[in-house]
Amino acid sequence: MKRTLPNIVLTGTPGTGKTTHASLLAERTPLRHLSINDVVKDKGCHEGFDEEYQSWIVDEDKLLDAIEEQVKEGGWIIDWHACDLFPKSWVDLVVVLRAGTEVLFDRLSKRNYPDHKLQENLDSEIMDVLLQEARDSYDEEIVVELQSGDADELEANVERIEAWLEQWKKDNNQT
Ligand code: DAT
Repeated sequence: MKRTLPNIVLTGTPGTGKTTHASLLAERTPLRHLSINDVVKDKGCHEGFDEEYQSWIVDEDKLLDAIEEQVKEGGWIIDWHACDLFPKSWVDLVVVLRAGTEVLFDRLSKRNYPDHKLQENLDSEIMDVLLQEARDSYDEEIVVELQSGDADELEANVERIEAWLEQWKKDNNQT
């Protein structure tokens, strides 16, 4: 089935601004926000809660089954701190959000993460883990890295994604 609207995977280390970007994009475009975190919780796509990391142990097969039908229709901003699980055929653009260490530290400190989880997320950001995962999993030309350090960058990113969406619609005869 041909999609009439594209799917965008919005990824990045926790705290880089995925929810913030997805909410704004959902307000300003016909795209809808698909929070994988919510799906995992609400549809029970997990094998329990990891107390040490304070996060769900995701059952990826269950998760993909739970979202496949709706995602294949198109028009979703898929918000998740991983990206390699989504089939290439589902995805038109992968946006990797980035933030500097100090900014990220401040944002994550407010979340009361255990120290080791906070440190692991900072390490992941410093080591470009999500960017690498995106580049390893999808064609180079659909992966975009965007800085999300402040409100100006947020606004510029959203405008850029809106422009990309308009172009996608033209290219796919959806003017
Ligand atoms: P994520 O969904 O990636 O975990 P978030 O959207 O919840 O991140 O953002 C974490 C916090 O940082 C939240 O208080 C909003 C703020 N934030 C994120 N990106 C920002 C930006 N570009 N400018 C200003 N604040 C931002």
